[in-house]
Amino acid sequence: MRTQVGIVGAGPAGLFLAHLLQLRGIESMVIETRSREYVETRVRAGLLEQGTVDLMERTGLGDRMRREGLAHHGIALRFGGRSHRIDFDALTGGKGVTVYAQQEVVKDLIAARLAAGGDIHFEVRDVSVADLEGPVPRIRFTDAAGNAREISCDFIGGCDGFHGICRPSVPAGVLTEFERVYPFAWLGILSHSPPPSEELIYALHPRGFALCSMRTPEISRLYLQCAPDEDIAQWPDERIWEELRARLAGDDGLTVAEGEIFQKGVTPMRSFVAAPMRYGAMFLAGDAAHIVPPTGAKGMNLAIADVNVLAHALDAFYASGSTAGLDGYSDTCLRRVWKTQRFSWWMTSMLHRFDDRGPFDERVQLAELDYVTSSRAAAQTLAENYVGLPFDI
Ligand code: RFL
Ligand code: PHB
Repeated sequence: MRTQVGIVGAGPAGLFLAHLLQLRGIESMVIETRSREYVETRVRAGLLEQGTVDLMERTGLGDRMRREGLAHHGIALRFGGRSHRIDFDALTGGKGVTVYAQQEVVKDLIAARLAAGGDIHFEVRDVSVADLEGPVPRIRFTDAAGNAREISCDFIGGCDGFHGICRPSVPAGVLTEFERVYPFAWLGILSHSPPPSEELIYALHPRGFALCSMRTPEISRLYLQCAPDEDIAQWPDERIWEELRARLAGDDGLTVAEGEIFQKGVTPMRSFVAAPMRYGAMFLAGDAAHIVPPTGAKGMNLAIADVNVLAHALDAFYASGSTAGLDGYSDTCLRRVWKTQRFSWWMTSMLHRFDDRGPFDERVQLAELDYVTSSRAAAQTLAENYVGLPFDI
């Protein structure tokens, strides 16, 4: 098989790349180890930055998001038993975020791709990439029917996530990896219950962090800071509700409505960057190149920002032969990646309980929350980053 751009991974990065290329008349093929059903139901991110929303609108993916997504104009930071609102409208000149689950973005992208006659091979195995420096790089795999297949292409999009094969296929010594692993994880649930508030609440309590998000006005997405190796079996529903009530307690009457919990999972927290995001004809994008802790709600947005840069660079190459965009891809992406790493690390540090912090550090942490919620300049810094820095292109 032959195509212009071979794409490994049908997550937000790979599917969005295929979509953006198709709009520019560039052919691609996507391969994915999981089934279509699996990727369309995988519970992950929930929040779209303004730039992601605008890109979805501009590229014909806005219909369902406009109908079903929830536009948010602020968040609350909660500490000392009180919520403090960060007003995005006032602080960013009318920008905001949209609650629209990652698997819905993935469904919309797959539907758009198939409607345009695009190729996605699900349930493949034995994936490898070869000849990354040669003129014709290749992707080899076994397809769902058990046949050995090979895609020859001009470029490869390495969009196969943190545990994929693309990054490890780069020869040793080429990439520099930067990593921070946090001494905690998030226990996340979905429940049939209205969220405690119409907007997200990020709460710091002496018992640890809690986050109240949602999927719809009737479905809550709730998270609790827990141990990195937490055993989910130790968290029967009643313990989860008790802990949420304790961490969200206050004197302002905030209540946590209980409901049937229909999904539970533990997410480890890490910050990770591999640089450069290119080796020969292979371009790494999204979680394949970097991971942020979820406190800033940035992972999916960053993946989409990467492939937006890559699609422009490939477009310029096929239109005029210019390699300037491709040569600048890694540097352009990494500027945004590092600023987003900084923000995600900062939100994580400000909002979690660190067992090795003493009373001095705890007071400084509370002073930071007090400052961010009482100084317009500080609140504006949070708001500007949370709604998302402008897309570079
Ligand atoms: P993905 O989504 O992991 O997709 C990679 C795809 O590649 C497939 N794959 C392979 N395919 C072919 N061959 C191979 N050898 C392959 N190996 C793997 C995988 O099956 C998969 O389908 O990476 P991508 O596209 O870069 O997208 C990144 C996002 O998924 C991720 O950053 C976000 O989910 C992170 N994240 C959040 N991001 C946000 O923007 N906003 C949020 O609110 C937010 N909340 C979250 C999150 C992630 C979470 N978890 C579970 C990690 C909340 C949580 C709890
Ligand atoms: C989510 O709704 O899943 C979500 C929201 C905000 C975050 C992380 C996850 O910071």
